[in-house]
Amino acid sequence: MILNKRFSWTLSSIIALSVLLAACGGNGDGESNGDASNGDFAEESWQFVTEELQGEVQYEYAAEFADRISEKTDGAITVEPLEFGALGSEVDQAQLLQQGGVELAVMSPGFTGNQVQDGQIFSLHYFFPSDQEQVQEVLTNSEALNQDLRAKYEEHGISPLSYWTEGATAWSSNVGIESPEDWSGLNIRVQESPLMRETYAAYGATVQSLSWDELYTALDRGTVDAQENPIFFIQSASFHEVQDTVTVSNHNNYVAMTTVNTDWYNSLDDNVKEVVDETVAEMQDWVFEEQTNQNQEGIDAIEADTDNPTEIIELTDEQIEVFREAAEPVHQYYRDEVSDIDQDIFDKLQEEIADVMDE
Ligand code: 6CS
Repeated sequence: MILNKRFSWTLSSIIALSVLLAACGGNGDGESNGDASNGDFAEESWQFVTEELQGEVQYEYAAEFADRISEKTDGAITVEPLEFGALGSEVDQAQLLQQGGVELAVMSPGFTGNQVQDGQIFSLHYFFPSDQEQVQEVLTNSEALNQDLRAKYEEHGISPLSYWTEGATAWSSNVGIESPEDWSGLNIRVQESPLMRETYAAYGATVQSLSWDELYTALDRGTVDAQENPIFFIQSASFHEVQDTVTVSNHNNYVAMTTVNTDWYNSLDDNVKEVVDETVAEMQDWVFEEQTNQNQEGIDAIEADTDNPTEIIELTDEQIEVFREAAEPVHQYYRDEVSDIDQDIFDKLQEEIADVMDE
């Protein structure tokens, strides 16, 4: 076939354009066409392990994240949310992420407190604001956390892509905690964070590290006397059934981290990394609303559970002040005495918190 010069130019242009579009992975209308073989997104599946059960905040976070990733990649990338239990304890799960056995994990800093000393900053009492919106603002925007603390975790193969609150942490016990003296002689269950020993020692209590799946039995048998968790979790794990009181103390917040295995994350193609980062950023508002709703439902359910009556104690400002004074020396202890902590992170975060509280 003989083609005239103009037609031949047009045809080669179309072919070149098609090759270019195929290489870019688009279908010509600016949308990805969902065909994993088109070069946009290769087919992949990731596992996202959490420390909670279906219906609870962390699991629902992973499920929502999975839906969003699937939608953004037209089904090429599937994420499997995993509830707590199948892969061992919270500490086992953290190790699994570090070894690349799962790609993503929601992790509580308390369970790597022995490895990443700086992560213990979240367990200081009366250090963060009590207003949950302010807490979420600090967690989302803090350079000390999202840049400096992240680098500390990355030395251990864990990249925290975000930090978010699961709500204010409350105490449950059988004695009704209203002052530091009420802690005298009590044994409280904590996560694997050595700083918690100092924190509760300041009130006269002792601590015991346990996985949460052993906690109901421990409280029921009296092998531990008290525990701390956000209200939604106290209710969903049924701890209120084996404890007489819950103290709304606002002593700190339950911080969770969206983490990825560092080597895996660094090896992602740029377009995939972008989708992950964008989704993680969007999830901050989503999870804030989710935890707000779950904590409200949790307190309503505890109050409605007449078979297991629970006294809810709200500390007054004066009572909080007494706790604040008792907790204050532990801030300095953490900053000045805990080996391997980076004092600059503490100082920077303290300033960032003050800025948010002054707004
Ligand atoms: O107390 C714990 O260890 C558990 N608490 C919450 C809110 N989430 C998971 C965690 O393992």
